[in-house]
Amino acid sequence: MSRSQPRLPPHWTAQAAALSESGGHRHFRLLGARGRGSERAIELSALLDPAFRLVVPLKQLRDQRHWLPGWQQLPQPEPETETLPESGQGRWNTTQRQFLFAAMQIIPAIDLLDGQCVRLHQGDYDRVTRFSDDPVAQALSWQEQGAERLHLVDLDGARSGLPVNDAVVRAITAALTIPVQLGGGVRTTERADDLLACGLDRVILGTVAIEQPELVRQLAARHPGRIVVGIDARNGQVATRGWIEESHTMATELAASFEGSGVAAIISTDIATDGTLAGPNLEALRAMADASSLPVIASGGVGSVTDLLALLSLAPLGVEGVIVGRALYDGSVDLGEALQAVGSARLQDPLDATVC
Ligand code: AMZ
Repeated sequence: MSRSQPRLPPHWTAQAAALSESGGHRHFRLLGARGRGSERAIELSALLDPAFRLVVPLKQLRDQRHWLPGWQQLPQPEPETETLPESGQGRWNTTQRQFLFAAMQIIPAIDLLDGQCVRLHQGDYDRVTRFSDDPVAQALSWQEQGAERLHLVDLDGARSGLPVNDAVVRAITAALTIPVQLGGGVRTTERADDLLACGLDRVILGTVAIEQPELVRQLAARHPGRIVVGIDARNGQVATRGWIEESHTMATELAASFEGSGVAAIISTDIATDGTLAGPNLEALRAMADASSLPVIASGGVGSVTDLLALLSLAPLGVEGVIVGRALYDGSVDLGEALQAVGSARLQDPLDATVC
């Protein structure tokens, strides 16, 4: 920390390395007060998980130089140090470092129908909201706002099994520098090969994961780290072909069956919450994360930054990313703020740092 700046109070755990990673930003939320008089303490939280809670004496909160609700620019720290002299916490151990860097990748979604950016409500093709007729500009805008990956769905392809929006998919892939993944209508080896050869980073297989699981395994062996299984579930059971057909296979069973296959990740979509902004189905996601050791990417229902913070509590279980669609289009979630709240630049406070 620069000497000209006010020193942080000792009960705060402003880890130098984390602050430098986050450009000096951290996020606090006031939780509640406890204690009496000068001992009275206010709880601040960086997220909903109590493992990351901080407790700061009230008198220190009166100094507004040190804290404000919401995003706060703190003085840039000096280069990383292994010790925490102000808090007396000593050296960080491996566990604390893991906590420190727990984060979630936010993946903006562009769903394509007839060449336009749309969102469906609960996957229903009769409940379409059109957001943009320039998908390339939309994709570039997410990239400029800091997205590290883009999720594309060819909704026509998912319903018909045929590549319908390829011209737009190729134009987006050519225009962006970040990795792009695509799902919807990828049903053959040739199609997956073609897409991966023309610049897509990953392809997502949904319907074939149920109908031809062996094909998924073969593709995962052929393209290590580039095949993702999309599991879209209604009441825990897998739906396919644009979510028009239902199976009796449990989403968790399907996820478990790809353990060790070389599949890069499972995208777990909860159909009931998709496109509703009602909040993700945390129980379903927890079950998916428990079902296999494959990384899980959450999809469906994100409607606020608070939803993202709630999801972050599943990060230690293996939920490593989240796809956000409607909330970004309608402004319920600001991508920049979301990236700071749960992205790789976020700051967290390990439980061990709590001081009462
Ligand atoms: O919204 C829908 N009705 C929908 C949708 N978003 N139907 C399918 N999909 C997505 C899946 C997955 O990413 O979430 O299409 C992909 C699966 O396509 P396929 O053709 O492999 O089943």
